[in-house]
Amino acid sequence: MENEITTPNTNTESAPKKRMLSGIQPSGDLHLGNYLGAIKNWADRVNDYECYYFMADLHTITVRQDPATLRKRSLNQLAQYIACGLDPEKNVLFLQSHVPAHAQLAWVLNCYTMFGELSRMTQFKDKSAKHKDNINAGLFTYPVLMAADILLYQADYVPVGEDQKQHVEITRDIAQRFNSIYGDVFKVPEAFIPKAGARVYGLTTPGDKMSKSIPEGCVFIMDSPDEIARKFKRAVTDSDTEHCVRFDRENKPGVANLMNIYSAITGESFEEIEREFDGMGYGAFKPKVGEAVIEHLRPIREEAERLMADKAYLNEVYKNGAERASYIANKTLRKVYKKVGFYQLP
Ligand code: ATP
Ligand code: LTN
Repeated sequence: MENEITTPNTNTESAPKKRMLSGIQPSGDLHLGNYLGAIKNWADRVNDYECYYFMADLHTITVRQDPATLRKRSLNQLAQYIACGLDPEKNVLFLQSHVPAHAQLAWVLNCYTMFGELSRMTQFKDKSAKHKDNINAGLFTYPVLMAADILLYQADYVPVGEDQKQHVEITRDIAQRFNSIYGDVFKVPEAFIPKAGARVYGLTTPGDKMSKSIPEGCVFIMDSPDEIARKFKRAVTDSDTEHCVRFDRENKPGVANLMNIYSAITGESFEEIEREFDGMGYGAFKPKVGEAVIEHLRPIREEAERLMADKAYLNEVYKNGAERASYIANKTLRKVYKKVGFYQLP
């Protein structure tokens, strides 16, 4: 499929840089799935792209949030983004609610999105099953706001984990529909899914993606080394008799998940990992993966802690980010308003 790419074309020196954009909801602490599936992948590409990354706070209220916690997380997540390698000098980092154009464009796009296509979104089906007492309209139109996030910036690539691919596809459909009526208003974006780390599974539930809703099997970026070691020690491995470290997603999902994590962290291929751990059982492999994760996350956690204490700096980053993001976003919004026929003052 056209948008199912793993390696976007790198820019030639003379061509203008292509644009990348992505966001994560500040609805929980960042975990290894967020990091390997999304953020690490963003930080690795900063020199080749013009990058926009934001905290999707508007999206979080589709599920009830405690206001004080949301406020705190919105700031802490920025500190964690930076600590994970997103340099605010090289990336535009901002909070979604600081750029009103997101909500403004979302309304317009709501009128170009069909009820039927929103009904097919798996995230809506999952989340409405989980929050039966609060199946609000925002949860249903969530993908439209996400389309607005992306299309406002004329993004070429949207680096996300595999679970978000369907949302990027609907964004393409909305953009193409709008463009077919009004001409080339929006760039049609492509999802950019990493090869390793695209789907990190829970350590205790290797059949389900790692998620903050199952904290025992979820390694948080801010977890202490002891906690991480404990979680890896308790990782579920497989009940096969072979007991050797071999990549077999179907029959050995627990080991495959650990290998995937190890590969994403060390850059080693599955064959190299198999060779490295040849003759070792699961018992020896689990703590090794844990150690690699601990050492990789240690400087990130320490830097995040330092930044979280520097509120003035974080505020400044947010202020600057909102200004730079608004400049691009408002340009697109003005064009859309004009195209659909909203009267503009001279
Ligand atoms: P939840 O716990 O509610 O399912 P989440 O922790 O998955 O949420 P999101 O805000 O949905 O967090 O995801 C943020 C980004 O991280 C997205 O790009 C998503 O694809 C990626 N991501 C999240 N979990 C994983 C995972 N287990 N493996 C790979 N990527 C992931
Ligand atoms: N839906 C995404 C978060 C998100 C996003 C975006 C990602 C909101 N807007 C725009 C990429 C581009 C999620 O839940 N992970």
